[in-house]
Amino acid sequence: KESPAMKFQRRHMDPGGPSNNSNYCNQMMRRRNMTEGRCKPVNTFIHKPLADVQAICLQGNTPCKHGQPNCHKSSSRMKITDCRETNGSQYPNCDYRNSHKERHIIVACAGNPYVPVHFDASV
Ligand code: PAP
Repeated sequence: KESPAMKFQRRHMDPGGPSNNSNYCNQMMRRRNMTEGRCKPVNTFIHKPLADVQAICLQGNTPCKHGQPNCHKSSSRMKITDCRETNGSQYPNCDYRNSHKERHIIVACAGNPYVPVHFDASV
């Protein structure tokens, strides 16, 4: 079974990306299995090495959006791509808009080792 840490990597890690391509989100959301059963409405890909993202769990502790205490904010800005479903998107033809940004990211960490399991926000 897929662990929470592996699920985070599947949904959020793309250290080599983004490919210079207006279809980036459409392709990645499908390739990473976020368009099965329904279109996941919003998802962020992080373009940094895994070790840099794992290190966020040792950086500034901050409350999560829903009040849980296990979120951490990256001390540096990171290149990310936000994928947001378009108004016209209709399952199974999930359609997304790409939005490339450089921001601090907030992830929830859990487990032993204490690693990212949820993408909370970018600021
Ligand atoms: P996302 O990163 O794609 O938004 P989401 O489903 O919100 O994924 O969270 C992934 C996992 O992190 C969830 O566990 P599951 O995969 O076993 O369902 C969720 O319970 C877990 N998690 C741990 N801490 C938090 C937190 N503070 N906020 C949200 N999810 C958390």
